[in-house]
Amino acid sequence: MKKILVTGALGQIGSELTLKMRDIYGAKNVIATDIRKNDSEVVHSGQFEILDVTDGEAMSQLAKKYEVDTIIHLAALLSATAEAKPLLAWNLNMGGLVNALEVAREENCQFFTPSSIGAFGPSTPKDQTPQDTIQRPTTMYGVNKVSGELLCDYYYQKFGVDTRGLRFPGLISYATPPGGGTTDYAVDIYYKAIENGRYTSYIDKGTYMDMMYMPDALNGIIQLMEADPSKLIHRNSFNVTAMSFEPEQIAAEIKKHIPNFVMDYDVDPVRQAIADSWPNCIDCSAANQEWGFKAEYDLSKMTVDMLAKLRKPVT
Ligand code: AKB
Repeated sequence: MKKILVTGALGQIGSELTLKMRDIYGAKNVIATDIRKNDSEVVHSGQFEILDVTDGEAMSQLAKKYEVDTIIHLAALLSATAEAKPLLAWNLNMGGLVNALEVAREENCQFFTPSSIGAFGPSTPKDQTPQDTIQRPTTMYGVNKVSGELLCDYYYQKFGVDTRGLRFPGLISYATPPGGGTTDYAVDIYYKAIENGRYTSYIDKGTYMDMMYMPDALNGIIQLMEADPSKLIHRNSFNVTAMSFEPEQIAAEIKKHIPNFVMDYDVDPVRQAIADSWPNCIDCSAANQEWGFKAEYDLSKMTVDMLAKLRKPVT
């Protein structure tokens, strides 16, 4: 039975992944940590500890206290926040990661951390972006993600730490809103469509980005962590995607369910520049071949589910 430590457990991925893993591996076997505490199910449904990931000693003590054998390291700043606060992003994203890898090395833990489509840059091929290709990102977030991929490779090659990772596209969820990402428009649009029947997009028409519905992202993490290591040619990190669309396409999909929905544009130059530096659509055949990744939700199936979940009255 696994014993898992999750950092950033109250963030966008952590809030749902922690609960899913508690269902699979048992509530007492998943220790959630975050820099703050709130009143959510993650805090109340199992063990919860305050942890600042830049404090390596505190992380090491928690890993020892709970005798963990797996670390899921999620604590990080997303792209737009990282661009606004680059030094904080470097210290938190890289400092947290190296601390978590060190604890994994010391305690002999399996290790997962997410990378992102942000690990690609303007000189990367934009369409069907290959698994192995040019990675010269022009954002602090991208620099962190490429460095993180290399650092995870290093810990695997040098110390034998069983590191694994996914390059996630924009993640869309009805449960926990993201904060500070470039792809967040594709989440906000559903909330605003239901609240006001209208959304002002900060990303311009014609800007394609890869996206994925959260259930596919959670399944991807669990499937990769369970995958037979002898089948893995790549480790850090696999391209994964479920769909690629531009703002007009998601608006058109929402209009099928909310016919009066109106989309306006007020483009934010900072987030637009980040989006323009990322691929239009990535190729995830390596993830499919090496461990069987396949997304279940496309744009229309996700839209039906998002709107239904967001319309459901809170009980
Ligand atoms: C962001 O927009 O920063 C993230 C990502 C694609 O990594 N959602």
